[in-house]
Parts: sequence; structure tokens; C-alpha cells
Amino acid sequence: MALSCQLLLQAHPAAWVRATTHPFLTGCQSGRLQPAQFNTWLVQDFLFVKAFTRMVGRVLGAAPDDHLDVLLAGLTALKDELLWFEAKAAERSLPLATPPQPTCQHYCEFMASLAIAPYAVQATALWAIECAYNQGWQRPGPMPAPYAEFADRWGNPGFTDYVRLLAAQADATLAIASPATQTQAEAAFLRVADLEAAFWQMAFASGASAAQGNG
Ligand code: HMH
Repeated sequence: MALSCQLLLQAHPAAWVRATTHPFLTGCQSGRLQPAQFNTWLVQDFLFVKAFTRMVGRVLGAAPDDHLDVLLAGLTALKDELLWFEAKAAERSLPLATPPQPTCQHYCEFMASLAIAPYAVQATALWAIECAYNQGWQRPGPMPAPYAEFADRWGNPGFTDYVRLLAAQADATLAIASPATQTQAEAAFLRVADLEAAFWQMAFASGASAAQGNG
């Protein structure tokens, strides 16, 4: 049977739970997250999204004709998202010219490495990256201000539909992929899951130590 996005989620439930649940997210929901923790995430995720935008550009370059429309919509949303990150950072007076932390750097290097992977692997990784945020930001339930706006960006029904379209496109290519490519796609999915868990932990841990001085 061909690999599919649904099968990947079913085969690796523990890895996916680690990718999409974290005290960072429940801390947003409960209001217990320290601003320093959130601000670390905001700046590092801006750096992530710039690298991710370039990755989506490369996926578009490798995509078959009938996948272009969905990917162009994704890039259009990312154009808005990059400006939105800049506005959110400005509201908080956060410097965006900050170096990436090692975890962010590793994630960006992984996305760059996908350039030489088969399209089915790239499409699977793209779906996994978007699905992680779509599910992760929704799981804790409705969030209070100022986090509701962030949760809604990745949890809104339109974004959920986009993630479904990405899954359909990944599934279509996985269905005709060689066994070796399917194995590579599964490894990419697991790498995304690990990097997602590490990214939450990075923000949670570094912001927490910065906040310790406040008592
Ligand atoms: C770490 N993963 C991370 N940041 C994001 N903005 C996304 C995924 C988007 O889905």
C-alpha cells in the first residue's frame, strides 16, 4: 500500500504528539507563559518563516502543473505573514536582526537540504510543517489575548483547508513514488516532528531563563 499523510500520522502518534503539544502552547492558553518566552519564539519563528518561504519557493519549482495553484496561494499567504511578523515584532520592540538559535538553525538547514530531495519528499515535509502548526495551535483550545491572534493564524478553518490540500498533493505523489522515496518521505516526516518539538522547547527554555531575573 502506498504511503500517505494519514498513514504517517497513524504510524508515529508519539512523535506527532511531541511535535504538536508543549507547555509553551498550554502556557499561552493558561496565560502562564512569560513574555520573554513568547518573544523568543516570535523572533526565532520570523527567522524560520523566511527560510520556510524559500523552501516553498523551491517546492513550487519542483511541482507538477496541477500543484501550482495551491502552492502559489501558500506563497501569497507567506507574503502577508512575513509583514505580519514584522508588525508584531515592532509592537513589542523586538529586534528581528537576531542570530538564529542552534535549533532554529538546524531546522533551516534541514529545509535547505530538501532542495535535492524528490518532489514527493518535499511535498510531504511541506505538509508536515504546516500541519504541525495547524494542529499545535488548536489543541489547547481558545486562547486569550494576546495569543488568540497567533493561534488563529495557523488554526483558522481556511488554513486547515490549505493543510488538507497540501496532504492531497503529497498523497498524489507518494502514491507513485518508489519505495526508496517513500522511505525518505517517512524520514523527513519524523525529522519535522523532532524539529517541531525542539523548536517549542527552544523558546520555552531560553525565554524562561531570561525571565528568571524578574523574580
Ligand atoms: C517552527 N513550524 C514552525 N514555525 C512555523 N511558522 C510553522 C511551522 C508554520 O506552519
